[in-house]
Amino acid sequence: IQTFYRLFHQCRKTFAPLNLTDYEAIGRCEQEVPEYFNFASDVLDKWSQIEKERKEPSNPALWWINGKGGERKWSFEELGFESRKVANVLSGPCGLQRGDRIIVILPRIPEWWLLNTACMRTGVVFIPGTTQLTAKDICYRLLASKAKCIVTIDALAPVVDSVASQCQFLKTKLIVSESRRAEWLNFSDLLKAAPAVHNCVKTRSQDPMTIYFTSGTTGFPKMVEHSYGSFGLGFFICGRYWMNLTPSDVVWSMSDTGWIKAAIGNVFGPWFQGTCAFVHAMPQFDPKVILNTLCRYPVTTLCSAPTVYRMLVQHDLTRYTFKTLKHCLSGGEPVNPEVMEQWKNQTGLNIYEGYGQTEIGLICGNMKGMKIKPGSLGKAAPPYDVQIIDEKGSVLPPGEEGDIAIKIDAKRPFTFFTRYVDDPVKTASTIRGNFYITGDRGSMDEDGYIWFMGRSDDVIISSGYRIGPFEVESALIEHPAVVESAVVSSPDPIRGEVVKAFVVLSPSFTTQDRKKLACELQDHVKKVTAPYKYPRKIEFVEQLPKTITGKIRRSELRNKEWGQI
Ligand code: BCO
Repeated sequence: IQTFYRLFHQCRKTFAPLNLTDYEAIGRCEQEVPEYFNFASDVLDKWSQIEKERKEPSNPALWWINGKGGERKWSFEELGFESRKVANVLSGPCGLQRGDRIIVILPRIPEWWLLNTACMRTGVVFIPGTTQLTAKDICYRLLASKAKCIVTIDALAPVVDSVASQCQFLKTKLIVSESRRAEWLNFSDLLKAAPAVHNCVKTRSQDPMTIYFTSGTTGFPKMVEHSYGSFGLGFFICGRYWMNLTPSDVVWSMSDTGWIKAAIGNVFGPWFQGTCAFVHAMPQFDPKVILNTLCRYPVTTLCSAPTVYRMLVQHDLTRYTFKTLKHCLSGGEPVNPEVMEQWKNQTGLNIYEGYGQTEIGLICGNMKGMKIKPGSLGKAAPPYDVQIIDEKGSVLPPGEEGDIAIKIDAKRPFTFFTRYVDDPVKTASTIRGNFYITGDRGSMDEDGYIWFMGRSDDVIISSGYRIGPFEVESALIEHPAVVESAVVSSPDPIRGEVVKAFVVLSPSFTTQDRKKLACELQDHVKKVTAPYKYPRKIEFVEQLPKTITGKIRRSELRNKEWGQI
């Protein structure tokens, strides 16, 4: 009898469309993480099944527009069909096997969603990158990740070609383009010819699924590795409680495809809940386009960086009638209470802030229905126990400033990143006693709300971007005018903070026009590294403050910028 029931429950689980209650319990760490999990077969294919069994029409899984009349809508079934073909492209002509790595640098085009899903189906490790990456950035990423394949568009193909000969691991280049390019496979040609049948690989929850490059204080960006469990399963709570999504919602998350926020807001958050992910290609950021889109399309949920809200409230929002917008989310940087108030006054809607990291996902949030305390990050998001601790790892009482940390006890929560690839020292450095250290400073009030104070290191958070000062300084030093520089954050009313460079000039440049030289240095940085990192402020100085051992004291410059001297 016991065997019968065991088999019966196994069958029920295998064939039941989707057991969201189980996923919720797993997300809260109240139930064991399954040994095997694959978001494509366990979630997307189940939604496809539910869709078929439903009598009434469903929202599409992906609704893409380009603002110029181009539109694509895919149901979960169509997404499954197309992504299986792409999976065959990856394992066939691209020659990729399970565990191989692929770098995907695409703007917001439907192919990005297909490749993302196809990687899950094949077990190929997906490494997204922003289209702002330069030749140097791409070369660094190809070498560090040992990626065997790169996918990009016409604009970036020559950039890849300029460094490809230095990247010995790169075997295949795949272009998403109307035209053919020598030495590149063409995505549409291969897709047309690819078979539609594909068996999704069976992946263990701990198997590597994706890698993100993130900036730190020192060195070039580190590789944050996530597994099928941490990435797929890990975003259930976020989609359900912070984003408050259901199958009848349409969520528009504006993040660039290169950031984890695109995965949270445009892939796992919505698709776990059977929600439509709405995408506007928007090659250039334009507040009016955003406002008009909200008036024309039935977007119920908007997820964006606070900088976007700051830019939107500069417009007279009362002139716009949003079609169905009911829930607004922000993340990536702190949102200021004034902007929340202006948004609320003009639209009648609150902004629900979420605080997270590429390594950990959502850490704190203002969940729907919770009292919002403007200026706070909200409360710890399940499954995390967030505390404020001192340098010895002791929990601080309410109101005291310290490091924002997550309790890990005996076992790391399954939602954590697996490691910084090839960097065990850096991975270990995130742990202090029984806590994971976020690198952010803050305090907790009596009600458990967390208040952000700033970074504990030199990382700059500008317009939602995480920018490492070392990367900007390295770009500046390549210019003949620069002897040395120090890069710190500086306050900015729209972008929260911006990159500011203090530059010591070479004697042969000291007589040059400073304004022109500043522009030249800005353009130079935009060419060497992704332009979003360029120093929006530059100050020329005679010398930089240093310690007795000659280390630049960025903190002194930063404090001066923020008026703490
Ligand atoms: O502002 P400028 O015009 O002076 O400079 C801009 C661009 O014009 C320029 N640029 C871009 N491509 C270029 C170029 N210059 C030369 N050559 C090129 N090829 O570079 C600057 C880029 O700055 P931007 O990206 O901030 O541009 P923009 O248009 O002002 O966009 C505003 C935002 C708000 C849309 C943008 O900053 C943004 O998307 N921010 C959000 C970032 C984000 O999603 N962060 C989340 C990360 S994930 C996370 O935090 C974990 C949470 C769990």
